[in-house]
Amino acid sequence: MLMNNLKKSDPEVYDLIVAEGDRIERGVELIPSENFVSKAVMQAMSSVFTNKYSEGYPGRRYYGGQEFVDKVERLAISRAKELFGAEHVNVQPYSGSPANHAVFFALLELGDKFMGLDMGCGGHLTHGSPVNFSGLSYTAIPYYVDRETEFIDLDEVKRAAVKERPKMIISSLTAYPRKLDFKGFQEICEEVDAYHLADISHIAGLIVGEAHESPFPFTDIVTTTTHKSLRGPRGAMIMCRKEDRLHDLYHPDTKKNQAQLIDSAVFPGLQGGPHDHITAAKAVAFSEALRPEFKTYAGQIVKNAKAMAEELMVQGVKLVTNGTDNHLMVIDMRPSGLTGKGKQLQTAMDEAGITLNKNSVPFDEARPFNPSGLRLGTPAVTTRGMGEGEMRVIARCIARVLGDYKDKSALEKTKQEILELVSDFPLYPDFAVLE
Ligand code: DSN
Repeated sequence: MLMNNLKKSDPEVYDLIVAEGDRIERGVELIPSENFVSKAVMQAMSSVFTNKYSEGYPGRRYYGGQEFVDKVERLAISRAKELFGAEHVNVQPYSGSPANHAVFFALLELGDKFMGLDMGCGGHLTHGSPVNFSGLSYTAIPYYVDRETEFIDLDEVKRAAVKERPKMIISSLTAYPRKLDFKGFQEICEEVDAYHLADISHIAGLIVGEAHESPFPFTDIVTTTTHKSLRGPRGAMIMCRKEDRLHDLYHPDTKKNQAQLIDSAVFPGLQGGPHDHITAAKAVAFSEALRPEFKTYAGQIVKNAKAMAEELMVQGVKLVTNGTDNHLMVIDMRPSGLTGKGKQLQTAMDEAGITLNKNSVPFDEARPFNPSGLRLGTPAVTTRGMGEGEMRVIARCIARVLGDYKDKSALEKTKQEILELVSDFPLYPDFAVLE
């Protein structure tokens, strides 16, 4: 990775990279959307493919010199198809939000109604937030979790869908700690003539590792980022069935099928040249995820999350839905008298070597910038090789910080405990001298 070269040519940036490496080595990374990629993935990302322009698709480009770009993109596509059992794959989206934007752009008209999980209940910005393109340019009808159980209630989703007749329903989660019933969502979509978009960004790795039900092959369109539990480079992809189930109803004037509509929306609709170095790294990550050990990894993510959730609850911490079935959990701090203290607690956790993020809880009375919850998850610490025993230690540290967040000496003590814990799990031991 030519780090020695960087050290000489730009010591300032080099030092920042080393400092970031040191930060992740010395703490526990619990942001559920983050992970640590392999050196092979990093090497592909920092390869000569970063220099290329290649607007278009394999075999149909607008610039010369595409022999190897075409091969690497075809490789990424065929590995993704094998990994998920997808019929059509577009690996060009720059990241999750552009991928979702492309689906809206391909299948909906501006102003069309769609349904997505409310952000406070665990949905994503692009699933209808009023400050995002999805909520600004389209008519978002949010669905919510049940106030008592905090689970998604598909009967309620169906009731709203029958009343509102949306053109698309998104099944997804960003901060929802339970499984998604993709079949149930698809049935509702078929009943009301809506497209079903499953955004599996958070759980793609669990799906590949058979630790969560797959939305394939029945779901109309599936988007995912590649850098979360799937443990690939920062980027995204769109997978879909080739034929448009609702073509005659919504797109009678075009001969393009669903796959073609989506490809055109990505390029030339919304994007220019794909990031070919990232495409190469996606191919590497997909090949890693096809290996049998990835299944063990995915299973361990969920076991670790369950162990952490159990211990947190033993320590008296309230979790949204009282537990987890996936890779993440959300701490509801309201019963501990910490309503609207998410920012302070996130900072205190940082000081103790625990990285997580403040998050709204369902029906939070506090504002999103300083909400009443904390979101945490296990993909990154599982990559690091930690198991259930370590999760219980971390859970006890978290519970202690929740109680003592204003006490600097207590935070320092916890930091030392975390340091001791992570010293047995080196992540990138030779980070500064990667060649
Ligand atoms: N920011 C991501 C997450 O943390 O879940 C979603 O885009």
